[in-house]
Parts: sequence; structure tokens; C-alpha cells
Amino acid sequence: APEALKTWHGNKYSMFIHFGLYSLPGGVWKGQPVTYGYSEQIQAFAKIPKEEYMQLAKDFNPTQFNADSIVALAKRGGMKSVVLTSKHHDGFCMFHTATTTYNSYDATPCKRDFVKELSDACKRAGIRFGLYFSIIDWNFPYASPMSDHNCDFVPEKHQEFSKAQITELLTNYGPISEFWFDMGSNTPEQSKELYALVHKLQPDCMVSGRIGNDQYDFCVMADNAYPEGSLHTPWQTAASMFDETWSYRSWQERGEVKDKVYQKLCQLTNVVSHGGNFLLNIGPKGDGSIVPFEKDVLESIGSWLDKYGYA
Ligand code: FUL
Repeated sequence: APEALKTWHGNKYSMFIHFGLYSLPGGVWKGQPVTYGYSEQIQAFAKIPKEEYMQLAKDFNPTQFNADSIVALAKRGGMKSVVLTSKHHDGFCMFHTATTTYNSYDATPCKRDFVKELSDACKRAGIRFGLYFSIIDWNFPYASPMSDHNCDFVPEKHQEFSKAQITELLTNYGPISEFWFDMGSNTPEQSKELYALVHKLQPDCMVSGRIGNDQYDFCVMADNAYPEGSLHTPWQTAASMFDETWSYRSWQERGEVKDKVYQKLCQLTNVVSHGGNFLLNIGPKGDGSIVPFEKDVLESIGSWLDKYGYA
């Protein structure tokens, strides 16, 4: 719907959050920094057996995760919506799902539904809420071995599983502004089916291009990629604070806040001036707290936007 597109364009600048089981090891496995690959994919890059990785759930108790303060930070930062990883490639669901017990409610001591907490906080604060959803699922019984690609031996079963989860996500949490499908090797029929399902459940929800096969409401550039000029289609750049990872990495060298603020402001203004939306990521720690460096960067950008009248 043209109105939905206009509303989505109005977001311009939003917060992306990579938070999940992988936030606990924070880029370190068995005492060793894992120096290659994104930290949210540590299961694949450190070749961690599934059973062993799954044990992380027993220690997942992010007492410092406070949805209201994250949303307040997004607002102070001048962001118009928040997009959370409901499920990353590891398959661990950050919501209470009936499709698998491998979720933040059933498999952890904390018994929390983070999609619910953040969607409620966004509603309270009057800002929009979207969901990242990985089609790749390394925990799905028929999808193994894990890899940084989709290894799916029984695609029909995987498709049914994804559809059940997507249905929950688009039924139980109120309006979802965008559904950020990521990475999969869908057939054209599968992409079409998922695209239609999202719109059947929420006609105004905007679907990302990574669903594949040209089924999209907006295109997503490659990670941290910036087109040369304007595009003739709605588009978005998703940016991480550091190109090497999206989720928390304890040994990340961060440099100075002011340099990061300058870099991200240049990217933001570049993207927005070419008609794109900018989705800037944070990676909270395993205890749910926000990395102070990232908080400082977002607040400084917010002050700049406010000072020059863009907020
Ligand atoms: C990529 C994923 O593989 C990364 O881990 C990250 O989530 C990024 C935003 O999208 O395709």
C-alpha cells in the first residue's frame, strides 16, 4: 500500500538490535577470541557442535535487558523505529513460540519473551517496531550440518516451520513495521509464499529483499554497503558499528566515540539524501546491558540531529 511505503520511508533512521545466545560468549570460545567471521555466527565459525552451543541457553539470563531504556535510547538518538533479531541463524527464538522449546522462554532460566517486551515498550513510547528473521536455521532438525549457508535437506518441512513462526510473530505482537527476512536459499515459490503470508497477516508490514527471488517491498544493500546514487526502488542500508560483527564482541577495538559519530553521521546523511533508510545496529552484552560506547555514539548523533533541526 502506498501509505505503508510512505510511513516506512518516514522512518529514515532506525535501530537494529542483534541480541541472542551468541551475545553471551561475545566473540570468545573456550577462552580464545574467535577472530574470523561475525560473532553472531560463532557457532559456525568456531565449529561448535549443536548440543554444546545449545547449553548456552541454560546461562541466558539477561537481567540488564530493559526494553524501555533501549527504546528511550533509540528516541534520544533520533531513531524512528527498532528492529530486533527474533531469530538468527543459530535458530534460537527470542520469543515464546509453540514451534520449538529452543526459545528464550522455555529453554532459559529467565523465561522471557524479548519480542513481547520490546514491542510493548515501542508501543508505550509511540515508535514503530520491526523484526529480523533468519530463514537459515541451524537448529532445525532437518537443517544440518550448520554452515554459513542454508543446509536444508527437507525444504518443505523447513518452509512449514518458518511459516508457523512467522504467523506467531505477525499475530501475537501488534503491528510490525517491517519484516526483515535474512539469508536463505528459497525457491521462487517459497519466497512468494512467505511474502504473501506476511501481507495476509499484516498488509502494511514492509518485507525486506533478502527473502529472495525479487519478492520485496524494499531492497536491502549488502551488509554495510552504500549505493553510488539514488535507486528507483525503496531501499535500506543496514550498518553495524564495526564492520567485523553485528552482535557483541568483548575484544572489539572501538576507538574514539567522536570518530565513530562522524563516520555514522556521514553514512546516515549519505543514505538518507539518496532516498534510502538507514538501520544502525547495536549489540547488547550477554547480560542485556548496552555497550557504553554504542550508547554514547547514538546519543551524540541524536544531539546533532536535534541541534540542526532534523530530529
Ligand atoms: C547477514 C547475516 O548473516 C549477519 O549475521 C547479520 O545478521 C547481517 C545483518 O545480515 O546477512
